[in-house]
Amino acid sequence: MAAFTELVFSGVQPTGNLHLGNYLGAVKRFVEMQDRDAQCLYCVVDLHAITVWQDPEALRGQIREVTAAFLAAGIDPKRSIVFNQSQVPQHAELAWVFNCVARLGWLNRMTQFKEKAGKDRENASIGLYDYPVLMAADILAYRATHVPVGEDQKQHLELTRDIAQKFNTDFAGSIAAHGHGDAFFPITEPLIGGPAARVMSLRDGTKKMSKSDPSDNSRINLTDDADAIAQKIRRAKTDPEPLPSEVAGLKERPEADNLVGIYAALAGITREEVLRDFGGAQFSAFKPALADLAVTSLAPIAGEMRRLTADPGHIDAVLADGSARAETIAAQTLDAVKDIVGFVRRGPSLQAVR
Ligand code: AQP
Repeated sequence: MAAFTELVFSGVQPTGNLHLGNYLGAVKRFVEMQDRDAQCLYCVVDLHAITVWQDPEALRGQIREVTAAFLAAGIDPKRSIVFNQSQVPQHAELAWVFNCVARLGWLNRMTQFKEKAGKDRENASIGLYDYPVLMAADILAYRATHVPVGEDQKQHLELTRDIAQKFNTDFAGSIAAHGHGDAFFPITEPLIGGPAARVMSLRDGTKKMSKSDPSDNSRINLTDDADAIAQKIRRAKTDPEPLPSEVAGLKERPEADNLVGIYAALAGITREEVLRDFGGAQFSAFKPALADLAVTSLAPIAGEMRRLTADPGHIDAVLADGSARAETIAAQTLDAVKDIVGFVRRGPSLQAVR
């Protein structure tokens, strides 16, 4: 592997209904990261997907669909490593080690588990509870320095940092003895930000745009055609006031703030710049402009996704190649982790010199 100053890792769950929030908060930024001096790994996190039940045939299609979305959005599988999690066994293996490092109290504080498990907590899978530990393993199997994600993943990233820190402390002596200095795992930087770090539902500006929202009108799917996109924006909930000319005027106006944020992210400008052009405009003028921009930005991606998903053999080959490259890196991390923890392993394990 060439020497890069940064290692970027991120993932998307193949749970269907990939939407504008996933695109603006994550995938579009994955594409931009390719221009940094970084090795980027983008993972279809299928082990995460099965923390809630998935129909097996549908899951296979969804894995290919997320891969197609990565490629259609502009991720280059030659420059970046594109793969699916279940083809790299080190993710699950490292997650077990981290299960023994993470504390129950830390996981009990995870708000996403509380939201997803809802009232029927006793019936939630253990995988759903353990999700953030597997996510830490995904990131740290590559000793990733940077992780671009939407704002909803902030707490999970903090847990990843806590796990890395505790591992480095618990095994400090062994880490040094094996020649890794005073820390084996980096304290990964979350990259959260921009105008679309949290895209909200088109039906309720206080709720995150989400794959699992029962209302299809709440989200713009990456597979929606131009008519569906325009209609969903036309019907998006708004208030009766014109757009303000200052960002401060969007406070207490979640739906207006959301649409302005979406426009800004699609156009690659700030909310301030959007309001410079549309301050004082009614939604009847702003919504068609937003719909035009959304269609121009998303229709080519949807078209390319359709073309790519028609050839599953090509997608599977991309995933196989990416998985082999990812495994080469993750296997090195796991060998070192096994030595640090004190396991006896096949192959030339480094003996600690004391
Ligand atoms: N609304 C959003 N705004 C900005 N970013 C978002 N992301 C998700 N929703 C938004 C980001 O997309 C990446 C992949 O997310 P994921 O599919 O792995 O997980 P998720 O957060 O569970 O997606 P959903 O749509 O919210 O699914 P459900 O309905 O199951 O809860 C992540 O970087 C995420 O931050």
